[in-house]
Amino acid sequence: MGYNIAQKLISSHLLSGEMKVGSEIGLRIDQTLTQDATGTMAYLEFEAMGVERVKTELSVAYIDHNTLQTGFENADDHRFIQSCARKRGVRFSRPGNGICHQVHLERFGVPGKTLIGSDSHTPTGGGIGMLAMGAGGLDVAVAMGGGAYYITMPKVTLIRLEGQLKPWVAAKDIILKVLSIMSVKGGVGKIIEYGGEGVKTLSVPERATITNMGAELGATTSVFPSDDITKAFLKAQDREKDWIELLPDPDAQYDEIITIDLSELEPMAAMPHMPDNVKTVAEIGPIKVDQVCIGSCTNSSLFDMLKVAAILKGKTVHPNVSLSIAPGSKQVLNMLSLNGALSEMISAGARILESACGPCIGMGQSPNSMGISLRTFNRNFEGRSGTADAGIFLVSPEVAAASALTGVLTDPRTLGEMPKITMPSSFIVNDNFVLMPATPEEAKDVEVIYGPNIKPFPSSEAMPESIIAKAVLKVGDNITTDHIMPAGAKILPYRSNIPYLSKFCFRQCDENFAEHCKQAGKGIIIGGANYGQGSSREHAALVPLYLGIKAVITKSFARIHCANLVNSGIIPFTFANAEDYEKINVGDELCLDNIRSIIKDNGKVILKNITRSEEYVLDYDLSPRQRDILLAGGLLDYTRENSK
Ligand code: MIC
Ligand code: SF4
Repeated sequence: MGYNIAQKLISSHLLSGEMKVGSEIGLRIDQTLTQDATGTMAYLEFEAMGVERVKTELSVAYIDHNTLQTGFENADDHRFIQSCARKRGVRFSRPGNGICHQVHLERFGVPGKTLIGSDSHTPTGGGIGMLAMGAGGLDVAVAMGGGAYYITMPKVTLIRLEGQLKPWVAAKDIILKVLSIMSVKGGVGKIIEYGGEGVKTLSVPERATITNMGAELGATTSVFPSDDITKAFLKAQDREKDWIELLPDPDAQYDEIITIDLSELEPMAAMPHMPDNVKTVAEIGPIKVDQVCIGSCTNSSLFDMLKVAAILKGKTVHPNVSLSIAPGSKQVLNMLSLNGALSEMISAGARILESACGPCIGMGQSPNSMGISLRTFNRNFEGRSGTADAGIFLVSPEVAAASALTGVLTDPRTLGEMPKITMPSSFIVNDNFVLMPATPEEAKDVEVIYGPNIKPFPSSEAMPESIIAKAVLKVGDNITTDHIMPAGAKILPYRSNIPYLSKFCFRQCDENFAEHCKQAGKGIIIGGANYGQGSSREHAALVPLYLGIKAVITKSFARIHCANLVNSGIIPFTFANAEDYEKINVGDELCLDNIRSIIKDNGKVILKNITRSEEYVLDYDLSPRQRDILLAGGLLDYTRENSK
């Protein structure tokens, strides 16, 4: 039987395990990326591992998230990452060089290679045929040190694209359609592979929009073939030598097939507050818009920006709308400025932002109270924009630009003929904002600089024989890591200061969560389905660890967060009977008797509810390696124990 693309990528990197759906596999990792919001912690962890130099083919540290420097904190963290990168053999992409995923796609991604990144949108690299996955910072640190990256062998879903997009319909509408079909938990445990004739009609930036936002499906990753279109893109980046062809075997099998006829798609929007809450723009109607933000790792390519400039050309942004535009990389910005498109945006009244994540992670541009903001981004979780009662709609650049002009949500097809965009046959290549690491010889004299913002990360302890703790919080389905550990301009500067961050943990669900945890000393969290979806931030596990959380019991987990809990020594359980979720209340005293011996022997776990004199059966889907990590008290302790 032939292989599909996902299986080809996995089999060529398989270090351990069997390619049997559901079993744990260890993969060799060729490339890693970090961004600053998760990177400070990842490099602190790398330093704690005591490895001299990274062992990957390529590792890049990007600074793109915390570029609002409202105090010394971010600048200190950037300096720490820069010094650490120089010493340890990592390339350093300076602030201003662009958003990690956009730059990595342009300058470093290579078809056929594996990439893990401490950011959930790392699957963007799947747009050129990489096996690119988001991971917790500690997993990235381990991979930089030459260790394997472990995942559960996923199912492979083929999304067969047929036909061709109609004018004004964009790649964003394809992924919004997929989200409406599969939902934010529909991709869990799966790799989404794109195929069919329609693939040939999509350029690399369009493919990358789709793989990027596959993160919102909860998928392990998404991948496109590497074909002539990929080759042309790499050639335009002066990297033709990096190209290999990567196609599925003719007799490749899939676990599931979904067919989408591109010609039937219309402009769409994900409505507040979930990326799968999708309707067509026509169905939603002309609601009044206060703000439009164009950019983010989903839609900030040159192709997207040229479309926006063409729509804005010669017009003026509606008086009630604030339009901001953040081109995804220095390369994109540079090219826009040279060909005059930037000037068209400026003339129309756009507020040009630096090439960084910016409003996407709440770093500025929070909308007005009850404001409606249209964004070309990938996440519209409640509160993420920085304005608690704002309503965020996720749309294509076409819908965004059209609506910025009219002041209401606008189907761009009403604008008449779509402007024709010609893409240049080559991009401006200038990597002067990527600093090369020191040679091993020079590295001996490089000092890693720690600023006062950098506090030690919380230490975990080996799993105790039994756990008795209160249920300190109960939450519903689809809780995101933005609920657990919010980001935004006020908090993001403290990503290397867990004690400070802890004050904000779960604030949206329980304003006094941190206090309650402190009073209880230790605790257990009860959650619904798809707990921990969204970001890869390991802070969503490290902060609960700091607050004394010993276990999280849910109906189901999102992949990266579940791995982060294990890495932090917090046990992720699921209810064997989902109805038992209803029976536990906040404040109940819960007991996990002999849990250490049970986990060690892979036995049956019974949770006693002392307050209600009830018992519930719990499941845990953990490999022997993960059980050992938990027994040791987390991945760092496990790695230390195993390297003795
Ligand atoms: C996000 O989009 O939520 C982030 C910010 O890029 C995160 C990483 C983080 O929390 O730092 C992600 O997607 O992993
Ligand atoms: Fe940055 Fe937003 Fe992309 Fe996350 S989703 S990497 S915050 S642009």
